[in-house]
Amino acid sequence: MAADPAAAPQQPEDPTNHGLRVVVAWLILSAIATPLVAIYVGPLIPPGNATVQSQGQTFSNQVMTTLITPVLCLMVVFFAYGLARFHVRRNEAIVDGPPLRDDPRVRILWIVITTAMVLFLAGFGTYELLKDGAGGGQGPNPISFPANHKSAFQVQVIGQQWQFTYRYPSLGGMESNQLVLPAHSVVAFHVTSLDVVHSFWAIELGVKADANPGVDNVAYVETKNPTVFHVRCAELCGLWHGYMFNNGRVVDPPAFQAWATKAQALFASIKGFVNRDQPFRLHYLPQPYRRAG
Ligand SMILES: [Cu+2]
Repeated sequence: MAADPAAAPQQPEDPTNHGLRVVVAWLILSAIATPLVAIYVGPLIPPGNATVQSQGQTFSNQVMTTLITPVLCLMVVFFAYGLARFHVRRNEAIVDGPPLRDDPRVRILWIVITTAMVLFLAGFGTYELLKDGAGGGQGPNPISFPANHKSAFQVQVIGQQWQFTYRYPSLGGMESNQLVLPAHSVVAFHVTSLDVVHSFWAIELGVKADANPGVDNVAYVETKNPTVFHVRCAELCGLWHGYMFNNGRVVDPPAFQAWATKAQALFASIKGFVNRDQPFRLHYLPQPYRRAG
């Protein structure tokens, strides 16, 4: 039989200011946790600083992680306080508190704070995204570039089931299964695919660009010091998708030249076969500056 709500026992008036307690605990926890997160978690946040773009992404991730720490603290304090203060002990009757109706202060504060946070993050994210070209594939006509993009070193990234091939137009169209890049250079990746949709994800470089058949998807990065990075396909592309990975290298310019000379010699015997393939050249010859002029 359902209980009559009117007859339900009411809790006696509680003089404790629970809201104030939660706010004070939240402020104290946030003041401790936020700098700790910034100092100790911040440096561990990917993708690292192998390129100017990945450094920018790391900074954005650090800012957002630091900003959400007080939000997380509020949730933790709110739940912890509620569980500790308002739980019903064994053999205790469950009594309901007084009903909560509208509180304009809470409503206005909630709208103002959440709106400010969302708008700030949208503005910050958009600015950071456009600042250095961001390393994401921007299609055939990118709208944002890193400085010196016109002299960018071009590399075509050709996805196929289930490997990436790297084509170097400035080295006579030489192709390699190794991705080697000169240090301290602006690089333009022209990402495409021979068959299904893949995704070129050069993790530590801060690049993730879709590889679509017939599309020249351009992504810029500016390399820094020599390093090793990982490349993975980030789009489920068939049975051996998980096998589709490489290690790439950023090397000093003399080491790059030495590698290029050696790779070109290896490539010489098949060069004729590769260049003979007309549809390949029509689809995959980069035309990166159509829009920029
Ligand atoms: Cu793939």
